[in-house]
Amino acid sequence: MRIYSKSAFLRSFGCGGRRFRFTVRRFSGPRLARPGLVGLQTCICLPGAVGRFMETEAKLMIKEAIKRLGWIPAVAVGLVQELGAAGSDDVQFWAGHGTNRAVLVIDWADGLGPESLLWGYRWNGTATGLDMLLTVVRADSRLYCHLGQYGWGTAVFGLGYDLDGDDSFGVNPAPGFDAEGVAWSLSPNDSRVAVDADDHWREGWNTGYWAYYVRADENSPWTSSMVGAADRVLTAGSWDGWRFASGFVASPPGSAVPAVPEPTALVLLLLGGSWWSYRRLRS
Ligand SMILES: [Ca+2]
Repeated sequence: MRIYSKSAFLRSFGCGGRRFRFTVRRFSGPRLARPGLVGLQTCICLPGAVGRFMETEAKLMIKEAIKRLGWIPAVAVGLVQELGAAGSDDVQFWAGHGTNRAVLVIDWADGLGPESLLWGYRWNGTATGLDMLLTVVRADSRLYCHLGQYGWGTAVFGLGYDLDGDDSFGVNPAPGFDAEGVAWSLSPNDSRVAVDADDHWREGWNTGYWAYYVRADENSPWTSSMVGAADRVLTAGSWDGWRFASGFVASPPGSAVPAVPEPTALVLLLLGGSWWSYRRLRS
């Protein structure tokens, strides 16, 4: 049985992986990569033997930091759950770039808490609900989707999430995820399940489906979308919500908690930001 892990796959590509897109600034010292189009995904790229040595040192620092700070995301999620439904100001994971912002909610309704998570999406120009879904899936290494392209539109067969954050995710039977966690086929399978019982995966075609809801802003009620995600044109401040409807009994997404970046990505971002600030102060 094959276990998929986007993070592990991407690590095998190092800094040359398609997933990592950088804005690289030149310093008098070694180069430091800054996060690019994929939001919180970041990495340190250093040339030559000195670079490899410093990268190793950085990884050791990160591992130690994760050991000491690993409880922070869980506490943050717990606080949000205590304080009530999260709004757009609570988004912790942003994908895409631009001045417009929208929110994506996915509610697996599977009894694994938190069932409902939210992400933010930024864009310029025109973007659809499908653009947001794909961009967020590609940006979040814990998020996966199985889609079908038909003549009448794009179907969302399955959505999954490495809920326990153990860097291991797979579904059985495998739909053929690419390196960014997206699978395309015309073979929906209602019996497809997550290999890791602690992870989210719901897929439906004959016994259930992913119901699609939209709203103009976080204070408006959810309404069932009259169009598919590929034809849904986003507006600034709008929300898209997906909730799995077992037995074709659909209801709007429940209160969501913010999805959080992987601890490794978070710590790397903090380290990158600290180094960036240090260099700016010295320059
Ligand atoms: Ca997992």
